[in-house]
Amino acid sequence: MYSYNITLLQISQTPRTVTARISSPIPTHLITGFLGVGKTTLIKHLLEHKPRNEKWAILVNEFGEIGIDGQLLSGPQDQQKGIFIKEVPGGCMCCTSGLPMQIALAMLISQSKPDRLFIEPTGLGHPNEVISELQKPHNREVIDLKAVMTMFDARKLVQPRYHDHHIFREQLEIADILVAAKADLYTEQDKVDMLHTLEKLGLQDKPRHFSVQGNLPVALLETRRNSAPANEEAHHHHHADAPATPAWQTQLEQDGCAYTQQTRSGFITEGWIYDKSHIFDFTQIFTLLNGINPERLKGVFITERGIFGFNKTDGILSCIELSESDDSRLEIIYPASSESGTDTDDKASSVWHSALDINKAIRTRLS
Ligand SMILES: Nc1nc2c(ncn2[C@@H]2O[C@H](COP(=O)(O)OP(=O)(O)O)[C@@H](O)[C@H]2O)c(=O)[nH]1
Ligand SMILES: [Mg+2]
Repeated sequence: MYSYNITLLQISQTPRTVTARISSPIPTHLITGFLGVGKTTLIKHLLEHKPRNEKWAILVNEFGEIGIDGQLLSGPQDQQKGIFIKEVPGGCMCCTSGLPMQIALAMLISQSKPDRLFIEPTGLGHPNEVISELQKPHNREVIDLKAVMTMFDARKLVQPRYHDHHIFREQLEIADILVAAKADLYTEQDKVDMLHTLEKLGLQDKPRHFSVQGNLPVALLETRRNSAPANEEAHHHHHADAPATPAWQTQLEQDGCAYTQQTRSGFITEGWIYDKSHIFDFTQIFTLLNGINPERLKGVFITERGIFGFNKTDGILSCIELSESDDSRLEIIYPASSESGTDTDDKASSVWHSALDINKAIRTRLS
């Protein structure tokens, strides 16, 4: 784990107030699952059921350097409505992030003093480490970790490329509740195949739900965590010390636009960010994003028709109108190379080529 030896309350600016206000640990929900499975959509759905007098906080950890989920999640006047969102971009928050999970959590909790807390780790993160961090003695006084929900797409679960991937497996194994997401897209055969795969993986006895657009019963939030505490020695990895100000931010301030690329855990992430003086052509952006298929794509664009959030996974592009954004940003994630781990099939290689195409297309059309 990272080497910050501080507790949640010690780094808060007003520790006494926080201690006084947090009389009982905050019900906390960890929502894991692979890239693009529907975690943010589930949190959005749950937010619609927030009692008006409660404050709910969300910590979103993104694989890429530039956060996008915060913008896709947030709505107008969130804070007045009791919704507090904090992003931790730049890799798995328990390890490589420049703003470690502990600090982000402490800031979010001291600023919002939430009645409920949601944590969405990146789909390429290490949930076991996040759990062991949350269960450390100093966090236990503040955080009451409820049932861990792992979302998966039944159509992918059956593919060895996914169920043999160590991160995907870890996510399934730490689940208290399994959520078969995007059930609107399953055939009856997908459901039968899903059951067989769950049996093969020894996961058939875990409680299981289907979800469509994250429509799970809100009462599930009261489910307690059953699984054994995470193994603290789970696995330790190198913790890069990221600079306090990411290079892209400096570049953005200087040039009005910036580009960033990172390779981690066998995946490449590329991000583009433009300040709000750039007004994009909606049709051009839509055509561009429609034409390429990386493993995952997220974007927010200020266009002549308004501000739009784009989301693409499994070749399906969705677009929603947003009320506000300080800038335009795009992020794509794709397998680092056809030699990397299990990504040796044709699909991975076509994803790779299309990612190279998008890179060229974006460079020529956006810059
Ligand atoms: N058809 C379908 N699409 C979904 C469902 N849930 C999420 N999506 C779409 O899948 C994409 C990724 O969802 P998101 O919640 O951002 O995934 P995350 O990366 O796991 O947070 C978005 O375009 C969503 O609109 C669902 O139940 N059915
Ligand atoms: Mg998300």
